[in-house]
Amino acid sequence: MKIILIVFVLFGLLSGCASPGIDYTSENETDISQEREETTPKPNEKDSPDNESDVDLPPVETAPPESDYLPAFEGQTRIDGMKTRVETEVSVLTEELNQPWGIVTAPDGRFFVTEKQGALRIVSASGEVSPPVSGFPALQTQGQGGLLDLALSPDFLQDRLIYFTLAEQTDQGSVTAVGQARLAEDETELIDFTVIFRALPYYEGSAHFGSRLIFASDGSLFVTTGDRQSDDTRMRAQTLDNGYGKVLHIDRTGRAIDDHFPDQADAWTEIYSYGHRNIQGIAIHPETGDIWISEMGPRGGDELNLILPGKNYGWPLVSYGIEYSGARVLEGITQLEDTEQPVYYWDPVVAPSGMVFYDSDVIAEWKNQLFIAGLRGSHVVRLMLENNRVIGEERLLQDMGERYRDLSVGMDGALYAVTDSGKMYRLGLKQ
Ligand SMILES: [Ca+2]
Repeated sequence: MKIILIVFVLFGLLSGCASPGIDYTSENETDISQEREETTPKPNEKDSPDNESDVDLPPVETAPPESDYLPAFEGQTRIDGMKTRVETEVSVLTEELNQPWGIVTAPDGRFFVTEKQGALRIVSASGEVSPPVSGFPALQTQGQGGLLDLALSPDFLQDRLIYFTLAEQTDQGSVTAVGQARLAEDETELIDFTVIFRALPYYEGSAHFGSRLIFASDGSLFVTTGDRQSDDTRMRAQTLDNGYGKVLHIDRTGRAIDDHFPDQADAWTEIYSYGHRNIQGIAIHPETGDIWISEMGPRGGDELNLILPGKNYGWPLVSYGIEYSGARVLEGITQLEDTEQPVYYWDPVVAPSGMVFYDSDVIAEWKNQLFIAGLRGSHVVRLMLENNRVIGEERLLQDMGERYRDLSVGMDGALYAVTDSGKMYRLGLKQ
């Protein structure tokens, strides 16, 4: 690690400040032309099938970092690389999706997929795609807005209820909202779409809506938002009287579960954690129940965070990234009392979007590991966790030139990934 730190400093000195005027916004929806690096040979890679160690490879990131910031602890960035040992194969299930944003596996083995422009699609296990299912309210579909994530009711086979997050357009501005609707028996439409929660205030803007949502095992919902990007709005991530830059915890009617800020009269009781920039990934560990999120950082500051109730995750006061202009973010500090450090960060950014814990037994070495869809990084991140630290990183599906938006584990134990280009990849055991 000492060597890595020295390299950080050297790169910092050599590369200096970033070139101004270039939009490096990691989640920039229009930036589809990712430059891809040549795969460099890994000199320490061992071919022996008897190799017991998964994590003795060089870090997967070889590009220079954007800043000269140093990690707060060893292993917080550029951890050892690792490689899946079992033989896998990749196939494309369908190419017929239109800007898919969220994907979940239904109890019957099919996949339910949201499309950004405002449609639900149902994809069979063999890749047949349903016609678009409509029934959504007015959406703000510019930029990063649109129909975002979805989660099926825990009782979906009985109640047919689906929960969504969306960038809702109103005459007062747009807002990240959570809604509920019932899928018609013939699956052609959504009935009685009802907004159950809005991450107010309204704002005219088309970026940093978040958003993901997921059911916890007790039937409550965790919802993620963003800071709405502008200099005028992002400081709201630090205040508790609004829905920007938060993880929210609500029941199925949109009401708060607990009050994590009982001493602050103006604090929203729906807020679970705060100080987030733009969260497009959330997953709950299958065994511990811990809540993990991926967070889009500024240039060089993408984060993986373990979410604890009532905690402040620092944005925009604290960040490992710099502004896309090359300037420091506010004071340019990476540690601050009473704020939580990211468990891991990426510099340069991967633009982490949807993520999932692998909860199948089919690929045993992946069990309970975390997979994150990378937009700008143009790969799927696989992370091995131990004691709430990252101990190994692998890049999957990295030679496709795709921007990966969301992931789900199928009933067959394969990993499924949807891309901004409209594809759905399957990565599974080699047959
Ligand atoms: Ca943070």
